[in-house]
Amino acid sequence: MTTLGILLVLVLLLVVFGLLFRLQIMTSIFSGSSSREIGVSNRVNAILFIIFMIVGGAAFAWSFIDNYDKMNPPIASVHGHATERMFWTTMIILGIVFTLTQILLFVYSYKYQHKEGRRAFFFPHNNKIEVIWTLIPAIVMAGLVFAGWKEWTRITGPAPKGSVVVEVMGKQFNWLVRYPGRDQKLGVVNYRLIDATNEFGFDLSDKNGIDDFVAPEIHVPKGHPVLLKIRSRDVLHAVYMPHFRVQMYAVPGMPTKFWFTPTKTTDEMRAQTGNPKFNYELACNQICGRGHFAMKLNIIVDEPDDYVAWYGQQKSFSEQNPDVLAGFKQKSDNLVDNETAASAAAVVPTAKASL
Ligand SMILES: [Cu+2]
Repeated sequence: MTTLGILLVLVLLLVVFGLLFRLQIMTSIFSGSSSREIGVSNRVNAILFIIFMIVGGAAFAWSFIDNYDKMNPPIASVHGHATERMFWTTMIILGIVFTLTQILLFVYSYKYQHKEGRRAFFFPHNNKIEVIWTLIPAIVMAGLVFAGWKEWTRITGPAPKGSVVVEVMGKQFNWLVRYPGRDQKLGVVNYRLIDATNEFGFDLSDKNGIDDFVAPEIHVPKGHPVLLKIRSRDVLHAVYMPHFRVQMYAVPGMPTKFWFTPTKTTDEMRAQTGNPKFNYELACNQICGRGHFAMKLNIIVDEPDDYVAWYGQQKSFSEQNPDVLAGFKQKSDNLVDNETAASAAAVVPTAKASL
């Protein structure tokens, strides 16, 4: 207890001394007798500003050039060219302004470092300058936003009629792919039906789902619009297809979509990149959990004929999993039996709720 008391007294004494010291400085400043020793550190800091600008700028340029190819894989979709143009227009405009302001910031810090006898110029306000630096950025930004909004509306607008429909569902930690089968209609799914076999939660009492099939990778035809229907089973994932310039969140409980038209087949891209192992990929770019790195899926862009051939070879989920289908048959048979006791309209909702 006494030690604590002594400590407290010491701290209070230090504070009092500190305040007295400050008071002394303030009095000397106001009485005009203050002469502060700036020393060499001011000059060192001023030079460091310039060194930081040069070294930092060079490192930035080097990292940008070195990673350029990784950041900008070759484009393989129709809208990809438009987004690329938009991106680089914005980048160039911002880049010029960024470079100029950074240079001014660092050079001025050096140039106007403290010098004995130099006084700052009192410059409180200038309407002309205010108008210039408010109006010019506002006009440029408005132009960029308007052009972007026009393009974005077009890209995210409704998919053309007759688009190839593919559903992707993100889950921890992989992607599931579903195609609508011959009827071109995706069947109803229900998350309560999900188990180790029925990963999608197919509700096979819906006849649209009978011919739906799942695939280990995405196949799409070249030159044909593709509508991606996107869902998530657990957490937030993102459908990122860098070559097609496609990026859309997979949100649990809220289906999203994105449509695009691939312009180069996988084989064509292999020839163009000179890499015989090249594959388009769908990667999750949200850090969605421990196994996030596993969320990569190959996308094969086929010539339309090859795509049709591949499509024709696929077996529906119900055909491959007769047990699951039989389970649904049984349930609907039960329903028919019960019809004598209650009307079908009353039974169906209860039966579904108990699944
Ligand atoms: Cu993910």
